[in-house]
Amino acid sequence: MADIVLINPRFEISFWGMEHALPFAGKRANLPVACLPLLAALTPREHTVTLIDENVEPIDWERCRRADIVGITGMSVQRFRMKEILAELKDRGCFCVVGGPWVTVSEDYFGDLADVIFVGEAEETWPRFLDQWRQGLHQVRYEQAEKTDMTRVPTPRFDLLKMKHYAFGSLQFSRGCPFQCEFCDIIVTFGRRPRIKTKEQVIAELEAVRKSGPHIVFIVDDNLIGNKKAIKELLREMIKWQKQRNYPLTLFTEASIDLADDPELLALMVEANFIAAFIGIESPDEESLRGAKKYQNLRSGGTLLDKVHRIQEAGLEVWCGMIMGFDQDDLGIFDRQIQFIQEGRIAFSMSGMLSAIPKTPLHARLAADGRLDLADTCEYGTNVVPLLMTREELRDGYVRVLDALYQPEAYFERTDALFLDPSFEIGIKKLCRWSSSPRWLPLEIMLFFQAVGLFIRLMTRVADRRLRIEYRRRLWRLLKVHRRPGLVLFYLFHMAMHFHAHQLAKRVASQEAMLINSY
Ligand code: B12
Ligand code: SF4
Repeated sequence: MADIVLINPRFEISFWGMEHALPFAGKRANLPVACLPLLAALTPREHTVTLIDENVEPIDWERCRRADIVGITGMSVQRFRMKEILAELKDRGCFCVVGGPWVTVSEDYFGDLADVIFVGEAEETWPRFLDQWRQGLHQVRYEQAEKTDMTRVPTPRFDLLKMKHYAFGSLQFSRGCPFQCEFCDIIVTFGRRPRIKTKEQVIAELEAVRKSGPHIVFIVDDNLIGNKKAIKELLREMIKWQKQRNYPLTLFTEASIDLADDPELLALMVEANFIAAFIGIESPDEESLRGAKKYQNLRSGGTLLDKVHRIQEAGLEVWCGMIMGFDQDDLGIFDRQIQFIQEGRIAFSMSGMLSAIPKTPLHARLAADGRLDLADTCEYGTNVVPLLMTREELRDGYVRVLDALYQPEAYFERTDALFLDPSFEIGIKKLCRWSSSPRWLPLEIMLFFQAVGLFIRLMTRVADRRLRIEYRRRLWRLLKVHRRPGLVLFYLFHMAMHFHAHQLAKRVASQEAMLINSY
């Protein structure tokens, strides 16, 4: 039997890290990384597992020293901290194994600090490794020959997480995405054939996550709608589950823009109480999208803006990922990006410079062209050397876009264009008027108190007086149109997120820290 500790290292500050917004909600982290409770569930019962998420608690080094195996996960932004942790663990003589998105694409990165690495999915390799470790026969590198059969993935051990510290829960229904964006490592790691859990698994996970506490859950799929037919069937089951329990969970996820072309799918998502979808729009320029092989964003059925508006009108807020620095991007791209996001009424845009993730087709092409910066910490914030502008121009343009997007006037102009529309509603509330149904009352009363609490914290903790005045003014305008407590709370969450993005943009502009890129 092995005593195992699994660690998720502290994140560097990033857009979705929400670091400057979370304290307003009394939370320490956005959501737990999905792999830790899953690896715990994949661990045979004879072993013991302890999960440590450094984003919510300090690492207990003495506890790690006593463990037989310490496992570490992490993505690109965590790689420096992963190295530090591994070095500390090695000093204490720990046996260290590493898996997750970063080591998957950068296998040699940790060198001798890692005794064993896991490349890609680990549903089969993790139990196999434990078995071989017990016999003293383990290898130094594991990679599954076949992709994981998602219909056999167990329910994650949410009970091992300190859920009260997280703003949201996380669940995964499928892996893989059918598209072929040149910069994407997701399809390199998880493949282009979407693999989906069964409805029984999904319902069991919904139950398990509900019991663990959170009311808002992020479905962390690469692209929830990669297999539309299958996901529609799942959504129907989820709707039944939600209805029977009076909608205990509010959901958001990641999806591709072709969601806008399928009214039935949109309606099912809204009825299942999805309130927002993060969409990789990347660029308003067709040439850049074509160059990046993001063909799904070029399909007929209206302009990208039409599609964004259609999704919003159905009852989902659109959040987006945008990229600057494609080979087709000239110096006009920065203003076109700002204009698109404003016209799209998209509050949250994770705008970043194009980055070439190892193992992607983009990385191979740029390496062949001699257009890759090979430094680990790139002076210009990205390893890509752009084609139609200098590296300084790309960096300065990116900083300018971030600054422009998160100036209070611009941010609230686009947020209010959506929220002040009297017909704007999200999720199940789009389909069912809240005031006419007493079954929503207890929930809305709770949300009312949460909204009051959040507003008080914003007013007492935001140091900048001009921001506080702006927030008050904006809230007042909203209340003239919408008074449902849940929607007001959602708007206040946008204020907290504005504060986060505004702080982040300021840090990037002042270069007080390493230039932070979103990718
Ligand atoms: C959901 C998601 C998010 C969510 C939740 C993140 C979180 N904190 O968990 C949000 C939207 C918040 C997010 C944010 C970011 N994300 Co993100 N995210 C994802 C996504 C779509 C799914 C991740 C997931 O939960 N998968 C499900 C779990 C079960 O899979 P898994 O972690 O890969 O684990 C499996 C294996 O890898 C393995 N494994 C993993 N760890 C370990 C450890 C050991 C010891 C072992 C044995 C095995 C093992 O076992 C698991 C089972 O097979 C991935 C894409 C992807 N599919 O990987 C991007 C991805 C991980 N994100 C990425 C990035 C860059 C970010 C941001 C930095 C973007 C930004 N600038 O804001 C931020 C980080 C902010 C933060 N503080 O969280 C990149 C990372 C690139 C890389 N290769 O390192 C990815 C790959 C997407 C991409 N290409 O852009 N993200
Ligand atoms: S749509 Fe998203 S997940 Fe799919 S290939 Fe493109 S970037 Fe990757």
